Amino acid sequence: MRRLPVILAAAALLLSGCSTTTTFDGMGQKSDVGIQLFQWNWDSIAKECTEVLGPAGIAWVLTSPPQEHIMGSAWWTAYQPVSYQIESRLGTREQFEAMVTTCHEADVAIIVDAVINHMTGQDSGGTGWAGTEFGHYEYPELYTEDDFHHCGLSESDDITDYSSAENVQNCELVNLADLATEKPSVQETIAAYLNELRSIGVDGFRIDAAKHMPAEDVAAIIERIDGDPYIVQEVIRTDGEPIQPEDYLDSGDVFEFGLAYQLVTWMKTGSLSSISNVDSYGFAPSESSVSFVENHDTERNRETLSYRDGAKYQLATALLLASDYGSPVLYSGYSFTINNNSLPQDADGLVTDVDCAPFAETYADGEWICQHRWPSTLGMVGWRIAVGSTEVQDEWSEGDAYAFGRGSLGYAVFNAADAALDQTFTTSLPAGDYCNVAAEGCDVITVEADRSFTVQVPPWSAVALHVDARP
Ligand code: ARE
Ligand code: CA
Repeated sequence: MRRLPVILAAAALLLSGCSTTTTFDGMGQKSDVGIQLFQWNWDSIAKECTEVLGPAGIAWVLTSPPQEHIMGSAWWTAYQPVSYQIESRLGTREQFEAMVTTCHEADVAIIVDAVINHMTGQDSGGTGWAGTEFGHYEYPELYTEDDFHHCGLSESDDITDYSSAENVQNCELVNLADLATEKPSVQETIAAYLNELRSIGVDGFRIDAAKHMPAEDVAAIIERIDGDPYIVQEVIRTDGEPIQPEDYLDSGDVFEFGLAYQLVTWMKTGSLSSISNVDSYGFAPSESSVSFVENHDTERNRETLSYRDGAKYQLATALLLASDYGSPVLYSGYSFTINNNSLPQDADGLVTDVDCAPFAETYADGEWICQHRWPSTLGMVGWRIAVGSTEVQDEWSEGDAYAFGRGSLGYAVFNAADAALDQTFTTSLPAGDYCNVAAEGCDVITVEADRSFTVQVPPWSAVALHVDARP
């Protein structure tokens, strides 16, 4: 398993004159920033790699699951595998292959959402997207009855008790046929699927529902994968549960849900400076942690901020990108009012091409938000690239506002208040004119000879300067 390396500081670059660290085979990534393109089809991801993600320096895309799935209009059909053919409503295998090639040409790696804890939750079976006929515990050429758990711990065999590891790992997550991942033959079948994706050029995997598989089973599967793929595991942190993200660090990185939840609190209470004490919150170690503001589950269960929070969401994203904790993954999806709203699709159920909606206060159902393109977010990706791994310094905080620099390469101010903030900041930036990269265009801000600058920061927004964005 490969970890995202600490990106070289721009200062080190200047001194050594060498290029950036290579994160993924054959690609020169500029940052450690990823993006989950939720339910984007393969053609749309390819286009975004070329037009936006590569030029912005975003290192990797997390795709939705690519394997054959059950029929139906809901987005979550993708999380019920019927076979491991790369044929889905997001596109054909050919389109998937073309996407991998195009993204690689743009220096963007492809991380695939791997649904390997279970197959479908269909009691009476059915026919999958690519025509495969299946039963709840029968999947042609892959699995039969014996390859599944029947936990016998609840009447339905469903998970009923998150305080019991046995219940969580051997029972069914919402009726999804639970694979006997301890069986070497099952591990081999899963690994064959992942290796098929590797042979197409896939660079890594999100391990869906990792909590529902013992850490040693996940490790045994990952050991069977060819080469050195990047691994990030979904183990939702919930206090008091026996299974925690730290249990999985031998296999790769983990998503840090704890930080996403804290961002909600900090935005509410205005205590943004708490992020400087992130080490005291009991999160996964920074180098193993993938940090985020929201994912597709949390934007639906409303446990985190989302596009609906507008400026607050943008501010949290800016803070996350500026922080030296973890490797951030951005999120981009479509608008909906109820969780089960089906995704934008044509009459055949194929997900339609992404057409980004203009930034607005509210969105109609099924509009592609493209929140990653909002100016402050792309600007802060550039800020993160410019500051590299330089230390946090020149911290300032007052009321609902917080500001800090990263070495002498960047400085950012975050204002989580309903009122504008008028303030002079002491920085380590070289004197001169800078663009505010947290806003559209180039609002010029002048750093004086004493390295200070004075600015008015509007309510719920950021101001950010870095040495690579000067008028
Ligand atoms: C759907 C229907 C169900 C139906 C089932 C089978 O909604 O009613 O029984 O199909 O037909 C997604 C959707 C589900 C959907 C499923 C399959 O969210 O609604 O079920 O696809 O189509 C737990 C897990 C965590 C999981 C979350 C959602 O630990 O792994 O629940 N997240 C991943 C994905 C999901 C996906 C799946 C797993 C399944 O990101 O999108 O489900 O592949 C505490 C615990 C958490 C727990 C949480 C919620 O906080 O600590 O661990 O998360 O409660 O229960
Ligand atoms: Ca399981």
